[in-house]
Amino acid sequence: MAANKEYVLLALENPLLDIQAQGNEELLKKYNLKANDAILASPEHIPLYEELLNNYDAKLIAGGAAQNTARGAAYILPPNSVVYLGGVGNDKYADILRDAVKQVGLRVEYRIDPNTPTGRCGAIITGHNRSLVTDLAAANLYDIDHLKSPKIWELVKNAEFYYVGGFHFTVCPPAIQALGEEAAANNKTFIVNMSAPFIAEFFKEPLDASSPYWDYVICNESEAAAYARSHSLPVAETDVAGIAKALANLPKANTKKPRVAVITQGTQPTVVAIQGQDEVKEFPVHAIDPSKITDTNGAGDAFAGGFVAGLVQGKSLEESIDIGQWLARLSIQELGPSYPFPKQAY
Ligand code: 26A
Repeated sequence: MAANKEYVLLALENPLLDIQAQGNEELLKKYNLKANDAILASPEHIPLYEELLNNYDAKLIAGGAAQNTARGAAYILPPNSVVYLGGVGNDKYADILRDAVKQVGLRVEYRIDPNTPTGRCGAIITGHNRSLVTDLAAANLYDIDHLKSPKIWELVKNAEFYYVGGFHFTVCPPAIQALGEEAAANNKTFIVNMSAPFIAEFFKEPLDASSPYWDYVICNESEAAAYARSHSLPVAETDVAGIAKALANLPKANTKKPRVAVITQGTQPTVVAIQGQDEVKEFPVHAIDPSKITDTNGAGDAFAGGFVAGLVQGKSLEESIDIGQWLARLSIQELGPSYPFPKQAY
């Protein structure tokens, strides 16, 4: 069984340290931010990090979307199941990340740049919204040479599932293509998360180049709308089922298995379309009392972590979605993209 193999799941993206604080309208306005968004920092945003630390009692929490997903999958799967790749610096932020991944038994193989700091993400929480502002720094230096180095490529060859966070389309598309090609050529499973509206809008070219390899594509409703808009899909931006169908039915390199498109929409049902099937399925979310929500930073990443852990364990689509929703529910009760300890069992 795939689930018993060591490092069966390999994930790739941008390791970041989250600088997270409760914010307010004024702070969002000062930095020209939407309450619920994820963007790359421009020079005007750089003072935000110090401001969060000095004036808003910010906490340092392990982040990076796919690293959160990989930690989530590792939280569920047996030891030595998940390995994660990305670029960091040689600094105390990277040490915090290493501590967090150790806690769940996630193996990381970072590309370390001695001259560039570890990337950081300002996470401003207002109510149930989160605004994420990322300064990629060393995460932006990930390169294909690291992926193709003998030790890392050996891990790639060994893995059966690949998970790529869409934020990596801004960093190293050739690495994403290499994983997609490896999956398609060997009938492995390649999963992409669209990650943010700006990826579908401004990184359309590398996103589309990878789409033939997608066995699973995961996004939320605002990413789905951005995709529909930037690709001029013949469906309304609000037609989540129509967009899911369009995604599922894009041309596919490996025709041995149909593509599955999964669209989450917060507390609204998760929508799933399967290539070649007319029916679009809906899976209700098991809502929790809003008073139990600490923050929603990382909820989507946790969903993906649970979902992918289910796939790795050979569970059905239905059960994998349920595991995803279960893990998201646990994570939104923690501070930032974190999971509860002692460990809970599904
Ligand atoms: C390239 N960008 C913008 C990013 C990110 C990111 N992870 C990778 N690349 N912007 C925000 N995040 C992460 O998303 C998580 C919540 O879903 C944050 O670090 C946060 O942990």
